[in-house]
Amino acid sequence: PNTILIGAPVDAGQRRPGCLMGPAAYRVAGLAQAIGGQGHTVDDWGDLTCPEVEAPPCPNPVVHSLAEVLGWTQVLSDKVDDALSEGAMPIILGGDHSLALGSVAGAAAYASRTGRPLFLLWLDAHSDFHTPLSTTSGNLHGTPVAYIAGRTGFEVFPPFPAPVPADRICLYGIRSVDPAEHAALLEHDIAINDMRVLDEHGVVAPLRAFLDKVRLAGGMLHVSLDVDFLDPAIAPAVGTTVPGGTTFREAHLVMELLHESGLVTSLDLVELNPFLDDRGMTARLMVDLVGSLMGKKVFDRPTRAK
Ligand code: DIR
Ligand code: MN
Ligand code: MN
Ligand code: MN
Repeated sequence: PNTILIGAPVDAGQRRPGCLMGPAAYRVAGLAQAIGGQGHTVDDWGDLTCPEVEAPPCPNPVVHSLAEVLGWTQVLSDKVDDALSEGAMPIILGGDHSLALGSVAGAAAYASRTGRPLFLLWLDAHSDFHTPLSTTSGNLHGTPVAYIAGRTGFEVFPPFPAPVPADRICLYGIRSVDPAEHAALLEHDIAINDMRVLDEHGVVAPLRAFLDKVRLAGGMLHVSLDVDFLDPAIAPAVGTTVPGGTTFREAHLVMELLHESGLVTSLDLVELNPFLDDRGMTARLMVDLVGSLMGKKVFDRPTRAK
């Protein structure tokens, strides 16, 4: 597909500075070349800036940077919708994961106008299922899945356009879930592919099961890739490393399966903190993974019957 790169130097969704250098690091690591090398066109819209918005008072005093997160949510929702409306695949270069409050809102607005169901694949160590009321860290990067699923507690945000039903959401790779998130997840029919599931069944079967659902429904698929989905040994450049992440080979396999599915319509690359990187290894790995997602493989094989 035609791809559009959207830089989102967001770091208001957590407390460790550095994520705002993410878009620059992806460009230096050759993201456009990796995508172009697979025969896709690449249009780089540059970095967005955060509009000044007024934030209502938040009932949970621990929440910080609400106005900034609201500003990013607004502009990202608008730009992702615009990119999809041009028939392109938007790739959002983060920036912390709070940017998904906006990117997925834009995808959902577009999907609901066109009448196609939107599905969400969340590749992350974390479930990001807090609300602004339940978060104990106050970091809004821990809330997008709950917003997208239409949970209550987001009264300080604009209403999510066309919430994604729980059975169209797949959490994949998770291994760090806070108690309030855990309790809420039990109340929702979200596919929870935590590390126990991936260890027992491998990475392929659970992903194929979800992709089959998307295909059968004729759906759009937004993929949100958090750097901490990967094992810290291969991806150190993230503020919230969690041991036991996906390996190099598992991650590339996931990306190749996503490519073969032909279903991915938008993509977030989030939580890269280049200040924490080791000679660019994490930025380069993320770029290589996008290469696989866009079609790079060592040998072309006949694709498995769909
Ligand atoms: C944690 C961290 N659950 C929080 N979330 C992260 O602050 O609410 N998500 N790091 O990717
Ligand atoms: Mn617009
Ligand atoms: Mn996350
Ligand atoms: Mn995470």
